[in-house]
Formats: sequence, structure tokens, C-alpha cells
Amino acid sequence: MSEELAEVVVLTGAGISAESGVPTFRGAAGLWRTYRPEDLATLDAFRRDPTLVWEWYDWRRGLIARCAPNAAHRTLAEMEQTIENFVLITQNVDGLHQRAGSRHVLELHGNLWRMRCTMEGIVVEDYRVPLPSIPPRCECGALMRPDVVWFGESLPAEVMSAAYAAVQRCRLMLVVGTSGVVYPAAALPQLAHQCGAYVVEFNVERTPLSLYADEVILGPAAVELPRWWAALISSGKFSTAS
Ligand code: BJW
Repeated sequence: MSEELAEVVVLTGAGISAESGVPTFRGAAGLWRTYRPEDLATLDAFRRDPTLVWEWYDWRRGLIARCAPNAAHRTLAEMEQTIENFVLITQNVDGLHQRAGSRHVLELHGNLWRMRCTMEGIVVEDYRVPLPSIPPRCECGALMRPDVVWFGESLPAEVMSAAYAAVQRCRLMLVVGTSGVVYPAAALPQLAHQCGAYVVEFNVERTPLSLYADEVILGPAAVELPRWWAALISSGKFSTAS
């Protein structure tokens, strides 16, 4: 592997799953056009109406269960196999990176295929669609909640510190399909830029993160990311035999 690619970090957002059929949050067809985040994606909302919140998550789980990973997810899985020091950080909760074959994924905002006991904190995986009863309850009788990070909640500390460490030492950062407005995830590309990494953004439009990008590649991630990776391999800068 060439020295330039010694440390590669990728940050993904909802846009990478758009061509799989998973709705993004913002933009014309985004979830937040139809649903208010304060009604569905905060702890207060859950305390007020856990049934409503779970119905929404159950609907999303059903939708995502019918979606398959696309060429961009598969490209990142291939990159993980090929690049020795490769770190994939995602804001997505859909699990499509893992279904594409990525083994090590730093999930900043959790995963909607897991639920957590509101009393004991026990986390369980649950792939049932639809859920047999809403809201689901733990064996201890307490309410379960989706194991995701809502607005106003802290991101998992260990995941966040692993992400910061990787970003600070990386030489190349790819930023794929995120609007770059949700913090602290949105601060990572700027940090990479400040630490001297080469930052490449993939999005269908420019974002606030474009300021920190050395290259902005406009177009659908499922087309542009595989194309970029194929060009890199064929440029000879990078050998898959390494
Ligand atoms: C394509 C494409 C294609 C389309 N190809 N591209 C600093 C400044 C301001 C505010 C804050 C701040 N620090 C913290 C805050 C508050 C808040 C925040 O950021 N608010 C802003 C929105 C104003 N942050 C938080 O509350 C976070 N917690 C926190 O900071 O804790 C610390 C703390 C705790 C207690 C007290 C005090 C401090 C938590 C944030 C949690 C976000 N949760 C969600 C929901 C997850 C669960 C679920 O899914 O239900 O995470 S919100 C939602 O946004 C989801 C996403 O992961 C996240 C980011 O969205 P993303 O991925 O960027 O998607 P979109 O839709 O926004 O963009 C899609 C992009 O794709 C677009 O650019 C398209 O153009 C592009 N695209 N098709 C390529 N085919």
C-alpha cells in the first residue's frame, strides 16, 4: 500500500443509503419534511408517547428490512478488506454497512436493530418486523427504547473517542452523503482537515463541509464512490496485492 493511504477514514451519512431506498432526514424527500424530530427523536418525545415513537421506528425497520446495500456500501466493505488501516465511521442506524460486509463500523448514532432496557440498560438485538408488541418491554417489565442517539443525548463515549483518534491520525478522509449539520459528527471533517488530511466529499450537492474538502465529487454515492475507488486502484498509487 502506498504511504499516502496509510490511514483512511470514511464518515458516512444517510445519503449513502438513499439509493438503497432508505429515506434521508433532510432535503425534499427527507423524513423531517413529514415528521417533526422533536416528536419522534428526543427522550422527551419517548417519555410523552413511547407507542408513537415505537410505531415510527417499527415502520422504519420494516422499510429498511426491504432495502439492500448498494454499490457504495459494497465499495467501503472492499476498501476495508484492502486497506490495512481503514476506519469506517457512520451516522447511520440502518445496518446496511454490516449487511454489505463491513466488519468494523463505528456507529455514532446507534443502530435501530438494537433496543435497550430503560431500567437496566441491557442491549439486545431484535430483527423482528413488525415487532409483536408496541412498545416492546424488557423481561424485567420496563420499557425498551431504540438503541439510537436522539437529539440532546450524548454519543457513545468509546465510539466517539475511537472516531476522534482515527480522524486525528488519518491521511485521507472520505465524507459520504451527509448534510454536515448534526454535531458532533459534523465536526470530524473539519478536524481531519486541520490535522492535515486530504478530505474528499461525495454528495449530490455542496454542504457546509465542502469548505473543508480538498475535492468535492458531486453525484450519487453509489455511482461516484465505486468509480473513484476503481480509478484509484488503476492509477497504480494503490496496489490491491499489498
Ligand atoms: C446523497 C445522496 C446520494 C442524498 N449520494 N449523497 C453544535 C452546534 C449546533 C448544535 C449542536 C452542536 N452540538 C450539539 C448540538 C445539538 C444537536 C445538533 O447537532 N443539532 C443540529 C441539528 C442543530 N446534536 C445533538 O443533540 C447530539 N448530541 C450531542 O451533541 O450530545 C452532547 C450533549 C448532550 C447533552 C447536553 C449537551 C450536549 C445528538 C445528535 C443525534 C442525531 N440523531 C439522529 C437520529 C438518529 C436515530 C434515528 O435515525 O432515528 O441521527 S438525527 C439524524 O441526523 C440522524 C442522522 O444520523 C443525523 C445526520 O443526518 P445525515 O446522515 O447527515 O442525513 P441528512 O438527511 O441530513 O443528509 C443526507 C445527505 O445526503 C444530504 O447532504 C444529501 O444531499 C445527501 N444525499 N442522496 C450522496 N444518492
